[in-house]
Amino acid sequence: MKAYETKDIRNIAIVGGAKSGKTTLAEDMLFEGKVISRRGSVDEKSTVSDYRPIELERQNSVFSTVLYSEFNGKKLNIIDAPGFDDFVGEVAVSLKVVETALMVVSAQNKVEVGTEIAWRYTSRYNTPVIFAINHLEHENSNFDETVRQLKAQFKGSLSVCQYPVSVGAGFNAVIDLLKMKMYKFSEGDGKTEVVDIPDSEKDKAEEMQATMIEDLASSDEALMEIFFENGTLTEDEMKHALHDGLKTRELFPVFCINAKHNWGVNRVMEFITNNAPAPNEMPPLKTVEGGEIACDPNGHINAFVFKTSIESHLGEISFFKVNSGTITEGTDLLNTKTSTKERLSQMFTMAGKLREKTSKVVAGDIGAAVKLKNTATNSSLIEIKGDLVEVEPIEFPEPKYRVAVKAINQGDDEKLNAALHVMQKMDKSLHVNYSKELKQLIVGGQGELHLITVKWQLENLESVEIEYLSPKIPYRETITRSSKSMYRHKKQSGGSGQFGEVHIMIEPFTEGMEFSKEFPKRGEEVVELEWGGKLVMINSIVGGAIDQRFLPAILKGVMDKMEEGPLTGSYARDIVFYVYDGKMHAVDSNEISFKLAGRHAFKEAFKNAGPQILEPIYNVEVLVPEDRMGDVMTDLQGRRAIIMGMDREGNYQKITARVPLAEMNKYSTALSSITSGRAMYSMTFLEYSNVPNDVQQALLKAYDEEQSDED
Ligand SMILES: Nc1nc2c(ncn2[C@@H]2O[C@H](COP(=O)(O)OP(=O)(O)OP(=O)(O)O)[C@@H](O)[C@H]2O)c(=O)[nH]1
Ligand SMILES: [Mg+2]
Repeated sequence: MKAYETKDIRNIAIVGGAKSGKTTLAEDMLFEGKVISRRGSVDEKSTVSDYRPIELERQNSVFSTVLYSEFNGKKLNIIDAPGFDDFVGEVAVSLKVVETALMVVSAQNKVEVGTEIAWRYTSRYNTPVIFAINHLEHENSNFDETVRQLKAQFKGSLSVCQYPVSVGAGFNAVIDLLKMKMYKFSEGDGKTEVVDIPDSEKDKAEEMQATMIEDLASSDEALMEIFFENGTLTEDEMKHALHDGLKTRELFPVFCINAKHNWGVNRVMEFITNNAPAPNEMPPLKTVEGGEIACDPNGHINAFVFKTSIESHLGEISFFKVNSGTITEGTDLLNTKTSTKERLSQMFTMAGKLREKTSKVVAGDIGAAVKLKNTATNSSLIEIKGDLVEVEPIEFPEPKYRVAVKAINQGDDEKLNAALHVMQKMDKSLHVNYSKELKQLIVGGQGELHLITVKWQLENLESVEIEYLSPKIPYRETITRSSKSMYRHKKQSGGSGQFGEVHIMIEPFTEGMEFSKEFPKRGEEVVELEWGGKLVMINSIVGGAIDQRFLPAILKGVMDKMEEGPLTGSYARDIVFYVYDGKMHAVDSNEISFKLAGRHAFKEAFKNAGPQILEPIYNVEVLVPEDRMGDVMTDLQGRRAIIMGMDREGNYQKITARVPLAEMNKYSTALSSITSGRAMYSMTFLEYSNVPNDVQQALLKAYDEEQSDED
């Protein structure tokens, strides 16, 4: 491929609602750039972008795909992102490394969950956005309503640069308000005629153009003044407004396409290559250290690995964006995270499964390297002796859908672990960990669909049959009042015996509490518990009733019960215990005796101290269209939710609530069915709080039954 300079590169991500036509549009762009000579289609399973087995099976995108095209003397790197919200991690990946987002909106579905999610990421990354309105030939499509919803939702200055002459079955032409021409389309591979605007459309076109010019002017104060003075803008001023307004997110241009017929795509590519910012026109990138990286092909090398993929013939592929410097084939670089030296011996420009070798990747461009030894997604690669500069990592969404996974054939356990490990490399929004506490292999993702695709891949590509089970809840145990107990451990068996007696008092621990005055305080040991909360041991032994040296053993015994709480075997937390008396034997006392005495004394005291089970509470935020608000609230209330607030957010209502994790099982599926997939939510851990009495009784009973089953 021809070598492109930084100024001639445009990086765009195609994002937007599910099935809005992104992959089809990407295919058009590759065709327009002559990267492919025939346009494939999603329905025929023949696109360059949706090529993975799971994508062919489902006929929707699951992973982001890096593609390229050439147009107008420029190289366009295109990342086609999936639209279903279960794959939101891929939207985060895609938008991290591009300068411009091309947001596809279906004129039939208008603003939908995928549009909103992608918009939020563009706001976070400050990414310029161009809207492409698709599906204009559908019966229920409505261009004006789509634009109205976009304006209401995104509050930005939308600038309609094109409008369709008619919407619905007769859609075959758009008026371009920048060129003041009509683009007339006919079936075939994007056949287009550019003609004068017919008389019947002239008035409307002029009116719409005047509105567009005013929108363009409003993006810049100086231009606004010129506009007030002259009542219009010159072509140059319009160009300036578009370029700068797009870059600074003051302006969001709107275009019309039909991806299926490749209508209007050439014009969008022309607009992008002329107006979208080149990588070196955007503000410098922020580093973890608080510094900045300017996009300079002659600067020090800094490449950021944003995506890892595993392909059957190539092995592991690392996709990287060069933020600064120029990488030539064979260069040795340093991974700042692992301090590993990596040789980029073979580099490619990729388009889905197609690839072209490249010997040089300049600042601003995207490339792919194979067989790096130890470089995962989110790594920075720099010159061997360069300053350790690390790019801020991609922030992946927290998992909000958990299941426990089990191989149906026990012999497959190892294979399952290995396969999940590889899948996690490719998809950082997939969380897999074996919970020692729950004794389950827990998989967390973004929703049921996310985990269904994982299961399909395990079964069909790795030949591991699995089943998903309900995940257990990581409960905690604590106490609500003080209680005393003593335990004497005594054993006589042949030679030397075992003897240890411990008297303790336990009480609830709170930060900054005053310790009991009942006993003197001779020492204190605070254990920060791995699972949250604290355990404090107070040494209150008087008159040398037991030796100091036995205290660590007593603490160990207590810790045994903290790790496997007396109520349900869950972790215990936030307890103080005072060791205030005991007895020892000159010969028979040893560590094991005091450990056992401590453990039993603690268990007894715990049971009489108003024991309480705690459950994890999550902060849940639901965005729901107004008309489904009532149903969503009713459902939440059935989940023991405490509603904390309701706010309007564009076309949505935002509900904030605190909900126990135990009640959030399969919430994504329930919410989707209540709202026909028109709502979205996120959840973050908030705190542990007491379970209600009836729930506690049920948990105790279930644990008892489980224990007796095991006996
Ligand atoms: N009628 C019509 N169909 C379209 C148009 N654009 C795309 N399609 C069809 O819509 C379906 C979805 O298209 P895709 O390109 O897979 O959509 P996508 O946005 O990539 O989907 P996800 O990646 O799964 O979110 C396919 O059947 C396309 O052929 C259009 O403008 N008109
Ligand atoms: Mg797609």
